[in-house]
Amino acid sequence: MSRDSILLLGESGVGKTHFGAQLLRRLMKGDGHLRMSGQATNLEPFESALESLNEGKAAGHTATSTYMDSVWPVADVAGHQAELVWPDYGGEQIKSMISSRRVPNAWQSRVRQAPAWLLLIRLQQTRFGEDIFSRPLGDLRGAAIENRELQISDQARLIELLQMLIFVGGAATGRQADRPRLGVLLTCWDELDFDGTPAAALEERLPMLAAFVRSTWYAPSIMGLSALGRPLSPHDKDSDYVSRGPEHFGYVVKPDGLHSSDLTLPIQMLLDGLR
Ligand SMILES: Nc1nc2c(ncn2[C@@H]2O[C@H](COP(=O)(O)OP(=O)(O)OP(=O)(O)O)[C@@H](O)[C@H]2O)c(=O)[nH]1
Ligand SMILES: [Mg+2]
Repeated sequence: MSRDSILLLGESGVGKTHFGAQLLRRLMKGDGHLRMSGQATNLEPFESALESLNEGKAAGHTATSTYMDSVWPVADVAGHQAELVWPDYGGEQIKSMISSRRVPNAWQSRVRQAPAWLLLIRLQQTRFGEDIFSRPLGDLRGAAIENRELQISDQARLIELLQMLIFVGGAATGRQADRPRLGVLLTCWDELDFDGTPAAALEERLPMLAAFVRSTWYAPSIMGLSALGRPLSPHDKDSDYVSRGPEHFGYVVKPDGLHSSDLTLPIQMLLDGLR
């Protein structure tokens, strides 16, 4: 059995914990492409999220310093086995790596050991940079200059992160084929109100990042995800959720733009690429 750890990369609030909880439930139910094929360990990070979802409520934020790997033995419909190492952590750890330009030792070994990276981006949470990448120069002329706070744009930050990790992983000078597989998952798709494909959404909202990903990876998989299917509140319960069960909510948007209720697809695609 191969130990396929997937390095899940996502800043705070992108939906790592809710996706983990929903994915775990689907793997246990076993009606998707991937199913749990043995005893999963270290489920604590997801337990309270699972409970909240059962009550039709959203779960809380993960403490900044938390880092925990859950180990999930999975099998696909063809019988291929893999051991998925699925982390949960406070997303500020990612932010501080970018701002301090330092990758702590623990993260360095995670980066080196993972044959596949899954980058979670919540487009609604990224600021639209007003620059020549998003607007023609003519429009920018006369734009307010009093608000001159120097801040690197969100897409530049994400590119910075990927470049740092490629460097730390030792694949900076190697061939594209030596790099880890990359999956990009556009989370909270339900709040986007976008009709096209996930790749088109990335292209439209974060064109510079999209160009970087396209030129750095041979075949990145770009998908959309709504782990919850709809917004939930941490305080008021959604009774529809409770009566139908959280496993009936949530979907992924495949590269061709079609929806599927199989939340294991993004993982299946990454694992397939490793074989
Ligand atoms: N609308 C919608 N909201 C979602 C979805 N998934 C998560 N959320 C909301 O997004 C917020 C953040 O989700 P989390 O899973 O806690 O995010 P995280 O990446 O674990 O964040 P940290 O623990 O801070 O690193 C929560 O308020 C969720 O309710 C979704 O599919 N759709
Ligand atoms: Mg979390």
